Order: sequence, then structure tokens, then C-alpha cells
Amino acid sequence: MSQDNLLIIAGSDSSGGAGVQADIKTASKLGIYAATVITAVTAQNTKGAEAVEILPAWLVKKQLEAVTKDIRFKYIKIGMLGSAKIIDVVWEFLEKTKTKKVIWDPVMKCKNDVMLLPPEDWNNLKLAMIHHSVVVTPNIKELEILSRHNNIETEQDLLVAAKKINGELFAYIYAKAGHVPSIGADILIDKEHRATIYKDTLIDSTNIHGAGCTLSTAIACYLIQGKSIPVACKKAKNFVRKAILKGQKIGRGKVHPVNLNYLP
Ligand code: PXL
Repeated sequence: MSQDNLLIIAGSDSSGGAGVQADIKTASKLGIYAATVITAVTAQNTKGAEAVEILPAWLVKKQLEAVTKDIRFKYIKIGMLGSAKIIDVVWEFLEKTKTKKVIWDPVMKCKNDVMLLPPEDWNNLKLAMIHHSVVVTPNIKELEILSRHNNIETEQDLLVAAKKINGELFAYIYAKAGHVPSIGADILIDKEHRATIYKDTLIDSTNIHGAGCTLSTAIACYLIQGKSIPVACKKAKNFVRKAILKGQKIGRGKVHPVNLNYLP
């Protein structure tokens, strides 16, 4: 019986570019079996989001119970949770099972500012993450919210904000700012507040939809394969970079998905 499985707790993106669709494609490409607990269904295409419906918490709980009483998981990737009630269900599960092997993408808003978690629930999300994750992967907006740092504009701001929440959450923080021209780097802060800076040339691409979901799932997959956290993060970053560079125009809109189907 395989125990090297990944559990994905996330929302569906009908365009196939982000959310649970990006997570499954990433896991498959990296050779990892993935099961899914769906939290929400979004109606989206490459032009934007048209509707979001959050699933009832009892159904999320039922999915969690059904898969975890049967299948063994080495890591869990958490993405969009969508409501305080679902955050509670996930928190209770993590407490009960004492699971710490979680890569947590604190999804709040997507790039086009569509709300994926209401602002009144942002603090609940932060509280739920404390002591419950190995790596947390905020983008700049999410890092600003979690650290209460209003304007992250420089590498120094990024370091200060990431170090602040890494002390509060007791997890590694992988802050995504490689696409921000004034920063141009992602950083990883370990539990002793030491920083690793991943600098790379900026990519001018519209194939960025799903990049965050792909990154956190790729980190989980590389950890399942036995890599250390810094190596898993570096490999995941390179994996996303390649998926952006291999991007194709999928629809008639302006923002297109990263490509997880390219042949090596
Ligand atoms: O990239 C964040 C994200 C997560 N989950 C779902 C999404 C998005 C962004 O669009 O649609 C379902």
C-alpha cells in the first residue's frame, strides 16, 4: 500500500489553471498520487471569475473523513478554504490527528482581486495555521495582511514581514515576490529566522495563473520525495518558472495558466 500520497484541500477553478486542477496536474507531473478535498467551486475563465460558491462545511468534513480513514498521506497541501466554518473543520482535523506535515498556501484574494476568503475570516486563517504547517507560502498581498505590514516594496520590507509571521506561525515562510519588479526575489525564512534568497531574472509573461497553487503543491511533492525544505523550495521554484516559460494562450482573456502539460 503506497504511503507516499498527497492530500489536497482546495477549491476548484473551472478554467483548469489554478486551484485543485493545478494541484492535481502538478502532483501527476511529479509522479505523486493525489487525493482531493474540495472546499469551493469557482466559475472562471481566462477573462476572470464569474461566480464563487463555498461548499457546506459538513461536506468538506465528510470528504476529509472518507479519504483519511482509508488512505495514508505523507503531506497535505492546503489552498482555498473559503469560509470560517471550513477553516474550523480543517483546524479540528489537524488538531485531532496531530498532523504537522502541511504546506499551507494562505489563499485570500486571487491576482484579479476576486475574494477567495472574506476579510472577516482572514484572522481565523492566520490562527488556524499556528503550529500546523511546515511551510506557508504567501504572496505579497497575503504577506501584508498576515504581517500587518501595509506596503511591502523592497527586499528589506519582505524580509521584515516574513520574519514577523514566521515567529508567529512557527513555520518556514516562503514569500513569493519574484514577479514584483522592485523586489525580484522569493525568500525562504527558516524557523531560526535565517533567510535564503532566490533571485532570478523577471519573466515577462501572461502565463501566471495558477503559479502560486503549483508552487505549494510542488514543494509538498518534493518533500514527499525526501528532499529537504530548502531543496524542495528551490526545485519547486524552478518547476514553476519552467511552467511559466512553457505557457500557452489558452483562451481569449488576458491572463493565461502556467503550462503543466509540456513534454520534458
Ligand atoms: O491562485 C489562488 C487560487 C486558489 N484557488 C482557486 C483559485 C485561485 C486563483 O484564481 O481560483 C480555486
